[in-house]
Amino acid sequence: MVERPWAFPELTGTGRLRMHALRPAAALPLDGRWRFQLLPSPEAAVTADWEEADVPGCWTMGGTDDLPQYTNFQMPWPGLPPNPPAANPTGVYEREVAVPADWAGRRIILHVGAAESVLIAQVGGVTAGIGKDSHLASEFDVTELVRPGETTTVRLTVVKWSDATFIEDQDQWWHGGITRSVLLYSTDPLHLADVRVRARRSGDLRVDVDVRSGHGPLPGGWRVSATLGGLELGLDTAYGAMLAERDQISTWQGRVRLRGTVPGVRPWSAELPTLYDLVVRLHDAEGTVTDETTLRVGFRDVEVVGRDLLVNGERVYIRGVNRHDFHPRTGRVVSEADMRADLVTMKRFGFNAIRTSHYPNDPVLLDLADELGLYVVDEANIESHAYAREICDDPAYLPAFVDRVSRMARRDVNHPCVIIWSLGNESDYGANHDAAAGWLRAFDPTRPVQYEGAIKYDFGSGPVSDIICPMYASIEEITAHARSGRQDRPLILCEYSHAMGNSNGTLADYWAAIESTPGLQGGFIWEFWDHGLLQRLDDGRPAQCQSQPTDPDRPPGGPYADGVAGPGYRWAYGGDFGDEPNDGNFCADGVVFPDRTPKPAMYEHRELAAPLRLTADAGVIRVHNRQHFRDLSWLAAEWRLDADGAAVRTLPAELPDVPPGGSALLTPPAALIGHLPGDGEVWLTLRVTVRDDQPWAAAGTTMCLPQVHLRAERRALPLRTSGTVGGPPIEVDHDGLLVHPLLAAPPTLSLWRAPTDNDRLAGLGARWADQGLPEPARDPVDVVRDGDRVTVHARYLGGLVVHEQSFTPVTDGILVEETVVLGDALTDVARVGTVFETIGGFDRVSWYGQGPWETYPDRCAGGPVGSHEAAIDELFTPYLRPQESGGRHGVRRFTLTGPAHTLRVRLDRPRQVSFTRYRATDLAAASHHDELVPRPECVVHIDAAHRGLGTASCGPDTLPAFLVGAGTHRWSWTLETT
Ligand code: IPT
Repeated sequence: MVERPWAFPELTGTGRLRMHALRPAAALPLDGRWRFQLLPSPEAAVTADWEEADVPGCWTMGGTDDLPQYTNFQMPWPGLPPNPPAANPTGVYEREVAVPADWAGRRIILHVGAAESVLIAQVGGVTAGIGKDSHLASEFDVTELVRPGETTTVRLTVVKWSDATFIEDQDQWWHGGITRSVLLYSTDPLHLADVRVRARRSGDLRVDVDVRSGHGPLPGGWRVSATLGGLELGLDTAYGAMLAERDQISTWQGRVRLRGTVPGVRPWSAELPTLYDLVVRLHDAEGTVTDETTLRVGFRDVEVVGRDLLVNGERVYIRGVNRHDFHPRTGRVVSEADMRADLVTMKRFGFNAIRTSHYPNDPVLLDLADELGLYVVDEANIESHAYAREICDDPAYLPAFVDRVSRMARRDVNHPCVIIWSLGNESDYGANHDAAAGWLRAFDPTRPVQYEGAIKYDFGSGPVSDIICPMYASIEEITAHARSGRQDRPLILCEYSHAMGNSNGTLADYWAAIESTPGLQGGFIWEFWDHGLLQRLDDGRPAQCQSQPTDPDRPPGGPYADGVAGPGYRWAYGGDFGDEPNDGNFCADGVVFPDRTPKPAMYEHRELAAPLRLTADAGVIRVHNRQHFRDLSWLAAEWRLDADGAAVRTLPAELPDVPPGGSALLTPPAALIGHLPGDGEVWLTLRVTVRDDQPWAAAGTTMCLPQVHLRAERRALPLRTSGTVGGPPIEVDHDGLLVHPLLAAPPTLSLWRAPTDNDRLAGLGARWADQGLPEPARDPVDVVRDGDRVTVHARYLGGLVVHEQSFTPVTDGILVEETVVLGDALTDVARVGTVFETIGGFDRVSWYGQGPWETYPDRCAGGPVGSHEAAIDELFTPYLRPQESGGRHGVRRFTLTGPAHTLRVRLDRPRQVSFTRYRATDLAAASHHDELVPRPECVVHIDAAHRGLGTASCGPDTLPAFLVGAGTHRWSWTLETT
């Protein structure tokens, strides 16, 4: 007996059943309220002081003083592997279980879905076994420990920190608890123990069945059968000589292999996830069925051929996202409804793949991915980040590596959604990986294996990873490798486009490169969730864990909320629970808010991943089917015409029959484009929706909004005129600032934005502050009058910046013309533009430009140009740590309105603008959204140039084309008040 199993890496578990793919039937659920106490260490004695806790539940999410802690890769406490700290919270869960009387004579199994990080199971006071791996189930045969018809006590002791913590060092919150369901189930002593299925797109089906007899040899004459639809599978006599011994079941292994070919099978893919029911039965010597199980089978092939990963022979693009198990109120406990909502959201926004970063998920997630259609990279629970070099070659951890990888594979092998196995994350690369990979390849030669740690130095070869799966490589790096002549396998980024805060700049550039470069096949955005935990503001504690974490009536994918935690609460990140050490808001880096509201970047992705695209060549419009397996018949469409100056018009569109990968002409109806205004630009948008209900989207759900530019010319702004054209004379004060009745703050130069997380972590925020850009010091100005025209010459930062701003009265308003010269020291600023503030009382804005959602220069592929309208308060995106937010790209004109006033602005060219209730300095001063106090004024930015967002919080910055630097910038606009 190992004295301290939590400090003994060689021990991965005791008394556990071998992992299997079959799900328990005839179960007695044990979820609910359990007696609970939290001990200071696993060595402390259990007391008589019981409280209660939810199972599943994280004790860190309420009810105890052991609160969540967030660290990226630093360990949460000092000390070397494999030793956990002496202060080691240990939860003891206990309850009575009435074992059904009719289980007499049956085999009885205790199943614990997941517990972190060491589970010690006791039944009736006797230890049933120990389990490690916080993200896989442990099962114990407790037949000898219980009496059917009687009540027994089940005690589950969960030790938070252990040797295993050093290989569970993932970038996420640390929790303690039982995070998946607990149940008791029974089987006949002689039972179907496991079934392994191989189903190919040809219809070939191979089924390996394990039969176990409990104790002793199998009796003679028993038989296994398997049917799919009307097809009865036949015995594979070539499999194992010993099979002949007793009818078809090998006594020694209890194994039998059946085969068949399903005629006319419809293959499984993410686009068309067809599943078939396979029924496997165990028959006794008389032919009576004594055990039976049904599996959902998908027929599909995965193979790596040269530089291509093929699914059913097709080089599918991998439009993936990394997903953690996360819930803002329950920590790491996620219900089936939660998982379904996650996957539905992904499907609606064009994702077709998930990497289960960085551990196996609940098997239900894979059921859902099978059903809804998502490819999965199934990742083993190994991340030894802080001590990666030491652990990857340490024989003491060798059993754990093989155990974790093999148990994942044994559990998930039947899922068609799983197309790639992953050995884990960020654990360097060593002998332990080779051992795990060796086991995996022997067990399942049908799937490629990937591991980022094994390829990272030169993207080059090496036997372990079948995929070149770098993280955060730049566009230049991946395309250079693809063109180098050295690439010998598919390149699919395991992480890219870090979604922290206002981010995902250059996503469209990534996809342009991927789609035009042989060898590049996609990637997985980092990541799905912003891990903000719901925290009460009054006492700073997590909002209480509730037994039912999800309101099942909530429409999946939102917007049931707006990304904000709600009054009295905030989204907490590292440090907010007093957790030390911590890594701040680095956990808030997802494409959805903690309430699953999609961030604007999701609309960018949706458009890039659209099932169809439009192109226009000399007025001829073609529709391209971008899918690999599906035609367009599941989609409906509607034309929308936005002509500058004319009312928006819509008409139904008829999508032609286009095979996957094909294209066809799509002519807009004459009724739509027959009567265009004489001049001004014209845009045609195709609103593509779901025609018939899909399992993941109701009919009418928008899938994409592709656009074509029918006519590009624009109306010019009124030219500068000499003499009065209209409007009252210009009034400026002694500082050269415009005096205007509707402006609370006059138009001034703006060179700064509230640093985004990318800006901050790339060091730009600090550099801009050093350069004095947030509120640049202005020298006394020169005001020059020339007729009605007033020109203000200003110098900032001792002449580093020169700004000339002239005001000319024009019909109904003022023409503002601006020129800025940035000195050579200013190579990389956030923006060059104008900022002003209205008086209070404006509440809505309409604009002609990109929208309706937030767009930036390097993230604007998903915002169609057109007429948009919104409440000013809705335009702001509540990123967890306040930062530059709410921008709209390519805006030509806008109108701010309130009950009493109207303010119209026309811009010389499509510009980046924003309308918010916050100054950039307000945003930069706040650490959480709830600290912001909206101003009654509207803060308006008009930018001649605005820096791209990039992804530099973890990964490449924006591309040079999206930088704003030294030199001359010119822009003009009119301010009108009718
Ligand atoms: C990479 C990790 O795999 C992931 O878990 C997350 O931490 C991400 O970065 C950043 O959010 S590892 C990093 C060292 C590139």
